[in-house]
Amino acid sequence: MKKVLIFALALAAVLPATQVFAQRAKIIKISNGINEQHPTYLAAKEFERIVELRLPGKYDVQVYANAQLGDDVRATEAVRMGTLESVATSASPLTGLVPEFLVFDLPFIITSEAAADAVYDGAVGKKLAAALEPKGIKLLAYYENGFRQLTNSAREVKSPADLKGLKIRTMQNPIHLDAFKALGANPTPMPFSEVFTAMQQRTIDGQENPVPTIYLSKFYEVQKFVTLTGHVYGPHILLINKKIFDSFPAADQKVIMEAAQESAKFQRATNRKMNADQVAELRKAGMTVTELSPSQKKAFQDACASVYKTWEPKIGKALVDEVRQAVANAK
Ligand code: TK8
Repeated sequence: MKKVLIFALALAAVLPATQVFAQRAKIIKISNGINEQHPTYLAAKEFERIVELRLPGKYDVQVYANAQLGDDVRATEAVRMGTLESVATSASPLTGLVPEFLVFDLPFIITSEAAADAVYDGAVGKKLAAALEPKGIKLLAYYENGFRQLTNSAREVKSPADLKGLKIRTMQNPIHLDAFKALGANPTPMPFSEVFTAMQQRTIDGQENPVPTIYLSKFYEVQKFVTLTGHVYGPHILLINKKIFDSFPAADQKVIMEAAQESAKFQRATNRKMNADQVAELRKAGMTVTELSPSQKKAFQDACASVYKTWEPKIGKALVDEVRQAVANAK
């Protein structure tokens, strides 16, 4: 009798624990296109750490780098379908899905880090996040990619004339295509995961990406010249399938959103530090880094005027003006 009682008590003590274990953690896989050194990957890992700390045993966040789960377009499509939970992607290749995001691709529209913060964290950022929801996607946070800079293996580029005829990889985005055509280059869209090899094999002369990506992806091994054009300030957005997100308990959703916001703060700070520090690293690695004077930069801006003519009416002048206003206020 005594033995039975002890057994019953022991069972009662163990049961709740086994029940918790039986309820398996929900897996959230996050796809990312760059490598494990990039701030976007590091921030996704930070998101993983915070979620697993604050919701112990309930979620198993797994971050995948190097487009292992697909490049931006394919991984985002998988998130839309619900065959993948989450992706940290550039917004530019998604504008076929959500055209409003084209506003970030207008050349030289965002002029500083503070302006980027104002746009991402203000009314525009909210509007674009809302535009994703009917597509079955929830935006968790705005990370950033940052100012995009031009690299190539052929010659120093100080003016649009120097770009003439150079084969430049762009993201799969119609404004980037038009802009590089307007600048006189020969743009070739392709997924990021193919860019290094394409430069190595000289099927393209160059590409454009922010300094941390150029440095951390070792593009200096296959590119000699970088021009600090800063032609586009791109966001990296952290997305999750909406149905999956909506299936989580409300209290968990709140924690997950907070974790995403905190990881975004970390991401932007890390990215900005690397962006500032790694120009020197590019020089050390043997690249010729060309800084443009205001008038040289203006030549690039002026060459892109036709892009605004075509795209501003398509995006909608109201939204473009809203971005301009946020940028002006942030200065
Ligand atoms: C990585 C891309 C990358 C982007 C590009 O998945 O494609 O050039 O700048 O950051 O999102």
